[in-house]
Amino acid sequence: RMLERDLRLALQHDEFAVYYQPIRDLAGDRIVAFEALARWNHSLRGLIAPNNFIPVAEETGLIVPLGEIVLRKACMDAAGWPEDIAVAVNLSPVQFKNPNLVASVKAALEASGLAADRLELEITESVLLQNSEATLAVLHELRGFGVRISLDDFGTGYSSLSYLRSFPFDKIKIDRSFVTDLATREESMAIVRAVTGLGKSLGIVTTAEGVETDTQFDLLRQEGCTQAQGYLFSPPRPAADVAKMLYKAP
Ligand code: G
Ligand code: G
Ligand code: MN
Ligand code: NA
Repeated sequence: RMLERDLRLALQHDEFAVYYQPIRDLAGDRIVAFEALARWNHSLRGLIAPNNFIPVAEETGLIVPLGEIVLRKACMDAAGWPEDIAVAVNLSPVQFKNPNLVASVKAALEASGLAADRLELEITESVLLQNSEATLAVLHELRGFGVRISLDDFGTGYSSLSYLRSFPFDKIKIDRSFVTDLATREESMAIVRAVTGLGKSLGIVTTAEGVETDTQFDLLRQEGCTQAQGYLFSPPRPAADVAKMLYKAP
């Protein structure tokens, strides 16, 4: 397939960049982490968003080398940031089928010198749907050397609640779809309230995604959500802009 061949060439030619979106702590009112998001810097088509290539990368298995590139770049970049700033990297379910996943995470940490507790790995519950015994073993192994594990896109799948019982996640990321209509739909407000409450009871950090308005931000703070991320603060931006994001007036 055309796109598959393009992806292979792009990997060879190092056409993938990592963009970073800040994650703010609501109580401390400061940036505490950045989420790493892949971008394809195509020679002819310009910057391509992940929705246009991650699915093909997953179907073809190319997400394994691509994921490793993102992980390595993210750890390298984060190693140059202040020590209290973490980096969050998305992991595809396909990467969990790779027996070298744990070794490649360790290698990325060692090559960069980044402390393991500054790396957060984001997984969706679809990761836990497949071969969950083996997956849980991998998650425990990663956690064992200090890496943090986040449950991404929370609330959009089939049985999120049971996953909270199967693994002690460090963080729940409340899906953007609940944040979008937070101010206008009582159901979304009730769901966000329930998830932040659940996080508090379980001692798990909650991060709201897709925060775009001051009203959403105020409601999230009022509900005691721990962190927030979204266009209100910043879109994902290149690594070279991280210092600007950290030090600009709030
Ligand atoms: O950056 P953007 O908002 O367009 O990302 C769209 C989707 O692509 C999100 O669901 C995000 O999790 C996913 N994505 C972005 N970068 C990566 C990556 O490096 N690895 C994986 N597996 N998914 C990614
Ligand atoms: O699935 P994941 O949470 O990893 O996806 C993050 C995606 O959400 C990225 O593609 C990012 O560009 C996008 N995103 C980040 N903040 C906002 C926002 O405030 N609004 C919208 N619509 N998308 C956002
Ligand atoms: Mn994510
Ligand atoms: Na998400």
